[in-house]
Amino acid sequence: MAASRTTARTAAAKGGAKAAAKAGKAQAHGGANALQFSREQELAAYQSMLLIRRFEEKSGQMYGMGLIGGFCHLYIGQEAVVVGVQMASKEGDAVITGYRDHGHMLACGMDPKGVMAELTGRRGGLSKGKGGSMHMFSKEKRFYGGHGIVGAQVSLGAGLGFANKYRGNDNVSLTYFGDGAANQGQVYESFNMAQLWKLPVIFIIENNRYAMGTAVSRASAQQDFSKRGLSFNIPGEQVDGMDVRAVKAAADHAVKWCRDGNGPYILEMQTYRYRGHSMSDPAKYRSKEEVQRVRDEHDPIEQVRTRLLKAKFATEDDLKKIDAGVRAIVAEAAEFATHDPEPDPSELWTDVLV
Ligand SMILES: Cc1ncc(C[n+]2csc(CCOP(=O)(O)OP(=O)(O)O)c2C)c(N)n1
Ligand SMILES: [Mg+2]
Repeated sequence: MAASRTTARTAAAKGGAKAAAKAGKAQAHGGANALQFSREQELAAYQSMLLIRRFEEKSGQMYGMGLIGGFCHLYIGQEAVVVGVQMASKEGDAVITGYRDHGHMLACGMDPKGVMAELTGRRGGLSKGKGGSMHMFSKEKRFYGGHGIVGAQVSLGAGLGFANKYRGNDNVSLTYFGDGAANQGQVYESFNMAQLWKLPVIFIIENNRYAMGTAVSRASAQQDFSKRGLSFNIPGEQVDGMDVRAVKAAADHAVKWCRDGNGPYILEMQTYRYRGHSMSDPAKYRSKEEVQRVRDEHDPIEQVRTRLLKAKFATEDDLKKIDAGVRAIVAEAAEFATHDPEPDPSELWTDVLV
């Protein structure tokens, strides 16, 4: 896997440069220096990714205990993507994604208690306990969901880019979707309009190699997703989505491209989900060894942990303290989500479009 990722990245660098040349302006970027993180950045990335990991593990347990109903799609394995992109974003940037959304909400700074209480359908949940896992929003953090219809968020994300442009600010729209969603027709209508109107949208394709039980190789004629915008002259690049530093460096470049008024940009994040598609997926379509190999060799959190220790940016004890702090936040969220009351029946018809 390491070899294939390296090859893919090299090929992508060439493909990306070609796309950029076609687009006229994009510059090659990166290099070893772009990958260096300061001690503060490594620690911040570690803490944020760990919060998502522990939160998702707890959600999985609570689902198993029957405390969470309906669908629940975990983000475990993909943490470096949203954390790296958030590190490159600024206040006011809009975020929108699909149903695998808890990590995005946490990375946007939404309250873990509110997210967890929404999962359990309690009144203190971010959608008052009436939306559940796939339907949470925050005006304050400019997080626009949480969408269960595959690909629907892509055209909405283009709309968020339009809103920023119309208002004359330099905020960008961070629009996330999966490798499966990338085959939806509305994605290409959105690409076309975004480029035509030079909308500040970063289309972030989280290629976790599966769409439900279907491997990318079985579903996609063009598996280099960074090239999906070529016929619209949208530049793109493939990124090692398991390395938070690579994600941040690529996102820095894409964000600048958009803020400078050059229009949209595509980032294909090469990542992997460790759990099944949703909690009800026994994941028979791949081997346990495949999952274990990625965990052992590419885990995004372990990579940072190893670097922190090696550079002596932190001791084992420091990391244990961070872990304990994260566990306490998650335990508090779970406690709240277990004991907060359900919404009052009188709320049944409020905030609902009928
Ligand atoms: C329009 C539509 N078609 C099909 C589905 C069923 N469905 C839900 S998730 C999914 C797979 C999407 O995979 P991908 O975009 O790769 O995202 P991932 O789950 O891997 O994060 C499908 C087909 C749906 N929700 N909406
Ligand atoms: Mg996928």
